[in-house]
Amino acid sequence: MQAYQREFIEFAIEQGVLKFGEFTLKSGRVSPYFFNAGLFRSGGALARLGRFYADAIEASGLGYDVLFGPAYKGIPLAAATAVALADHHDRDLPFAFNRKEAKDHGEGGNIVGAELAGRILIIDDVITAGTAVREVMALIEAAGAEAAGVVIALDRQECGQAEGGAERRSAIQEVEARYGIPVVSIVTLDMVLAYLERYAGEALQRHASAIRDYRARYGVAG
Ligand code: OMP
Repeated sequence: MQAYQREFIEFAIEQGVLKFGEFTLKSGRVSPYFFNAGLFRSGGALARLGRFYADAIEASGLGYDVLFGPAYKGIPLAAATAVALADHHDRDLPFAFNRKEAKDHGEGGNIVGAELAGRILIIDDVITAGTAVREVMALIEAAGAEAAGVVIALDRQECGQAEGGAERRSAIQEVEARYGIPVVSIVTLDMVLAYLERYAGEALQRHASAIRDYRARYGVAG
């Protein structure tokens, strides 16, 4: 785990974005932790968040031409990332997002901002089932562009619908295999677990065993 990844986990906990307890997911699974990116909700928090995404992108060495934020949650994430790349990495890149509702007047279309051309880097929060990514891939294909990869904040490292079995794959691994693109995350669940075990205070450390159990039941290899 690199320094920026440890700092990101601390930042997410401090902002109330990464929480421990009992949470029912979209899938119906009861998870001992939850990551709610909607709680990065001040100018300062978004600015810092954008720097973490930019750091992860730089560390990945990915090549891309346009940053894309899928509606709704990806929009501020991609915007903050675009600002951080310009301000801190001297990379002023085109930025676009989609609207969910088709527009029948004005400029028309459902893409706002830069034209989708070349290699598109998708910025999102968490991939669980991969539904949001499938929708974005259709938009990119329709525009005649190609996807360069997906960047997310947290890789939950858990398998799709079918539980158990030696061949279980995560939704992220499915996205990588199906579209032939990498999915880069700022941090993984393994890093969160390592953080709890090595660096967190006692109050947080006690959540580690529930996470290990959850990982054993639903997890995939890192
Ligand atoms: P997919 O679009 O199906 O991949 O699911 C991603 C969604 O899962 C997110 O946009 C959230 O609504 C939700 N989610 C989180 O945001 N954080 C989590 O830790 C877990 C989930 C989830 O419900 O699985």
